[in-house]
Amino acid sequence: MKYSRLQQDSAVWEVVKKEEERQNHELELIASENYVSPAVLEAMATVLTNKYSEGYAGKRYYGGNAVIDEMENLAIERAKKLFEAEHVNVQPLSGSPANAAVYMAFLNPGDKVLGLRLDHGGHLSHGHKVNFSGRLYNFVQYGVNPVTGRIDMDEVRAIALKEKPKMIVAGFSAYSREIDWQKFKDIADEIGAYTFADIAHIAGLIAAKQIKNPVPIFDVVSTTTHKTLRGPRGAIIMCKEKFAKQVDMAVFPGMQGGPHDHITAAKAIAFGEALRPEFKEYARQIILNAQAMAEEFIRLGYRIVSGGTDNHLFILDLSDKGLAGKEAEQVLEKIGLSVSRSTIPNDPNPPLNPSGIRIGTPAVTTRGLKEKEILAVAGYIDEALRNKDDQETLDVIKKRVQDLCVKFPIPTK
Ligand code: DSN
Repeated sequence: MKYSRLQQDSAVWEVVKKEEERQNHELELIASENYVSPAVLEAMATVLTNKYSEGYAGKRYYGGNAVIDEMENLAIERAKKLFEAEHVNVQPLSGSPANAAVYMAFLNPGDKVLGLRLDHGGHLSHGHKVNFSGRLYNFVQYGVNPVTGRIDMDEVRAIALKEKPKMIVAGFSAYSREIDWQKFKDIADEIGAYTFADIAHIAGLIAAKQIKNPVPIFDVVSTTTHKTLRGPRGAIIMCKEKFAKQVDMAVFPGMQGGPHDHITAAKAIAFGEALRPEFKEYARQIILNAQAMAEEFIRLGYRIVSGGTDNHLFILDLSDKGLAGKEAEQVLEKIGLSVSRSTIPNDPNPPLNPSGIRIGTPAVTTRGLKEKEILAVAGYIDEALRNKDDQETLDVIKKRVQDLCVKFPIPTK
């Protein structure tokens, strides 16, 4: 009787069903997406959604919150354990609001901040001029080295010493290499700046101890919960105990009203899942899959920004392939593969049609694909891009993708 009540509203149900079928029969290669477990999905449909609970455990602005306090504390304790955090706020509604709360907790409007450029792999909320971050704060930006495609820590240090920002932001949405957290901290210490890591993309890999954890090193760390961490849409902020009060005040009453308590329950479930040994295996396989696919693309004659990957994603540079990112995204959609267009560093093309695509392996790894199938998928992508105007070939590849989806269904247990 799955969704039996929802099905009674046929207009809504038809659309939900279509999306469920799309997800079942297509492969998800968008680096920031994943398939949550049935337990996470069920938590989001609980009666906890009915409650208002502004404030924090023991200090709420509405009655009847003793049970919600228990749930929030459970989520906090699990997150603390997972990330070795001194203090965790589990209320942020999503990544950008979490980052807004971090800035509000540590900065005044107009303060100088140093962050990674969006077109070099950063995030809108790391100081882009069209975003609140770039409008409210005085961002200066670092980029990646044009030859290596990697963050150049000497350049970061030089800019930091010259500009003396109050905060340094490390983190990204399209960067495939490990970050030297300690080096960022050392540079920040030289100028007395706060350190802020946005680990939204790599939180699951960090939780599974597959890549280094900035939480014990940095002053404050934010992450969404729905990417490699495989939880519900939402975010958390972690910080040193000495910043706990200002971070909590910035989330509520600074940024938000009532937390979404059903989502807090789903976060607790996801943290519990990530604490299990099998999550380590999952995260390890995400990286193995991404590395295998990147190597295969190099073998097939493609350029990967920075030449490979240490995490769950990589950027495929299409500038010499006769099509740009938007068209590539559309061609791949025709064969049942979702990817996202992406800028390459110093992209000559505009953000709506940049020169690359970003490919990530968290979702396909949840389906159980390993290196063998991943290499086949890389082949499908290459074949589709080379035959972008040949509908017959695209149809043949689409059938192969669908067969793979049948063989590797989205887990329902
Ligand atoms: N939209 C997310 C991503 O795709 O990376 C970041 O917010």
